[in-house]
Amino acid sequence: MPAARPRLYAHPFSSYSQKALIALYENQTPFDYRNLEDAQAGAEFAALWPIRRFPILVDGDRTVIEATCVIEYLDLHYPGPVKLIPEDRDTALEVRMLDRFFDNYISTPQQKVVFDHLRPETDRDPQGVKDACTMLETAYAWLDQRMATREWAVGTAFTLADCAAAPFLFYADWTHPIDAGFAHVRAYRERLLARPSFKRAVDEARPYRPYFPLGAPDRD
Ligand SMILES: N[C@@H](CCC(=O)N[C@@H](CS)C(=O)NCC(=O)O)C(=O)O
Repeated sequence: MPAARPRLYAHPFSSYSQKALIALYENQTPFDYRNLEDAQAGAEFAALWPIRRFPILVDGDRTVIEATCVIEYLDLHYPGPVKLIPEDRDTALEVRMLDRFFDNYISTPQQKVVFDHLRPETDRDPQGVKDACTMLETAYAWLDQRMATREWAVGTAFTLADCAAAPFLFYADWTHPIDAGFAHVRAYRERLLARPSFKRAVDEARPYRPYFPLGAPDRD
């Protein structure tokens, strides 16, 4: 009997799904891709997780929610050559801190702008969108200073924090463009796009670009 493999319920165009996929691709971890484009996978997913935010990972009788926790789980149970959570606890703390930064201050405001656009015009929240764009500008400025002297988000190696940064900066730039003045953030985004694990995720998502509610730009 073949060894059981973890199952990832995810969609190729989803930023949080890409975050988990990068981790799987970095270490070439075998897994079953339950693509939520498929109705059967969607039904399984709905039965597993009523909150219905993806990705989730199912491994035996364990269901892991939240992209960050999926990556932590893979690091613990399916370790590979690329250590996405550093052994050193203090460095690991910084990695988790930057993961929170990308999630809370890049992805959350980016999603706010996109979700607002999906609402009927009468239900839109212009002040909320303005605040989200201000948050993105502030986050870009902070990150630009940080990335002036770095290749990756923390230390010298590619980590969980970069798994988060890659899709979140990708879509943030589509949503609220990163100004040319933030040259270090733009260069970091390009480095992430050249990373084979993320490049693969971006390529797999190409057919779904028409799904982007604001209209996908003709680049990347
Ligand atoms: N906190 C979750 C967020 C996941 C999330 O927002 N996923 C989006 C796709 S990128 C989603 O499930 N969207 C479906 C919806 O909002 O109903 C995580 O870190 O995994």
